[in-house]
Amino acid sequence: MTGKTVFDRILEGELPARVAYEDGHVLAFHDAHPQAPIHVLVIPKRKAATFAELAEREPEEVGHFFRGVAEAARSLGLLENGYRVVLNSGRDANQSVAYLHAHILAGRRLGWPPG
Ligand code: DGP
Repeated sequence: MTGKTVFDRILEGELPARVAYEDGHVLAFHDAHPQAPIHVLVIPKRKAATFAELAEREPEEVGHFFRGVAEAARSLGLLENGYRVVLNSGRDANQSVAYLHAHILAGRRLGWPPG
């Protein structure tokens, strides 16, 4: 595992973040550089650096992460108008923080294909 990332520090309370949702498995907080009116990041409390690393774990753990993403979206009131979930994994996808995170983007019509 690589060193501490900013998301480790947010999870540990060393760095401030605007928390949107939390349960036993995930922490969701507002992105510092929002790309949509609502832009929230969801991280698993048990660290995985990449999506591939999480996907190698027990299906139950993988499921808890995705359920946490869905619950975060629900608690943000996004079910009616919808939202996008993005997982940037690796260099070509511009993953910039080596701590797996799902982006929840919402609050406007989102373009497709993404950039
Ligand atoms: P990605 O490119 O998928 O690795 O996205 C990383 C996101 O993390 C990016 O949208 C900006 C956000 N981010 C980076 N540092 C911080 C931070 O310290 N606090 C918060 N809330 N978000 C951050």
